[in-house]
Amino acid sequence: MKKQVFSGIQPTGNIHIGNYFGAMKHWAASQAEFSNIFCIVDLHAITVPQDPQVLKVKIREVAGLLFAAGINWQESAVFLQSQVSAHAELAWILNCFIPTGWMKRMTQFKEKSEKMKDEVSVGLFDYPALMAADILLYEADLVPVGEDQKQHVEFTRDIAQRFNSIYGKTLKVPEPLIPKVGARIMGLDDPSKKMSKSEGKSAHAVNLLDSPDIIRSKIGRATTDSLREIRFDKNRPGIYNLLVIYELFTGLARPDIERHFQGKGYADFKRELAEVVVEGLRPLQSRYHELTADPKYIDSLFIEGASKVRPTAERTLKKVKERVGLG
Ligand code: ATP
Ligand code: LTN
Repeated sequence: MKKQVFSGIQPTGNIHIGNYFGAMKHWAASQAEFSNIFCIVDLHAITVPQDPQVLKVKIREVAGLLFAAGINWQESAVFLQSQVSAHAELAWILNCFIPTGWMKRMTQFKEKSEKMKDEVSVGLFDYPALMAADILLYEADLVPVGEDQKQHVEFTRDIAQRFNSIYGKTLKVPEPLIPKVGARIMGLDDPSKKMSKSEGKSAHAVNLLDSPDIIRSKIGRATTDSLREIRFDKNRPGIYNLLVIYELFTGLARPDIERHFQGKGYADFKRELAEVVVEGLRPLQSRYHELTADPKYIDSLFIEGASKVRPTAERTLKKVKERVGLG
């Protein structure tokens, strides 16, 4: 029996190389080993304001990028969260078992809500409950995520254990699966912050669909420091981050990379890095354009994906409802 893997991605902003190396690449690579379910979490997306037209476009764009990144829709299930109603239903039931103190400790909420002050929605506060429902519905063994999402997976484990301790073994307790290299790519403009889809600044992230010229310009403007040496030194976050990106795209070992750039300046390094990224993204971009030429095609894959996963989700929901005494 293959282990069950579940992960989710928000259909917001522009998908960037951090998402690719922190998530999508691992999802695609693990398809032979695991039974995979990937969810485009549109219900999570609306926890912050969204333009409906843009959201619709982004949902299809993310799906196209997942498929272009090598996720095979026959081997894996890819579906849209809002098309399987069990997610919202289980989230509500879990809400009734989550102490508010647990929610108040969630760092992603604290970070996001600081920026938005009183405009913060209840949905954003409740984000972890919906994420727990996503994972628990499919009895996932493993949840591949970047480091930033580890706290949410731990929260999921806690609520599953709490539910099980009240009602007897019902929910499978999942484990996070965090990649070692590239778990966290930082912003090009500010290497103290993680590269993020929701950061609006133009030179912050290399997006998967950026044109070669845009990529060159963003990397050319990336923050470095006033030193000269090109070395993997965590105390110099700008150059370290660029070297990690080079490492991820080339697959070369760190000592070889340092040797290669010995005696060279930052400008040369950035030029070479930009070409490595442009060439690295080229095949993915052309697959993406082929796949999305007919938008109805992606919609038909969503319908297929939801019908594949719905029976499992409904089975878990039914079990939970019975335990709680509902219906
Ligand atoms: P947002 O800005 O909306 O929080 P995001 O860029 O963090 O967006 P998500 O949709 O939250 O993207 O994440 C999708 C996947 O990509 C998750 O598994 C997440 O951990 C991973 N991920 C996101 N940003 C990075 C990053 N900078 N480095 C590595 N992995 C990342
Ligand atoms: N919160 C996650 C997206 C997400 C997810 C999930 C990831 C929603 N539901 C279930 C793993 C499993 C994020 O922002 N990356």
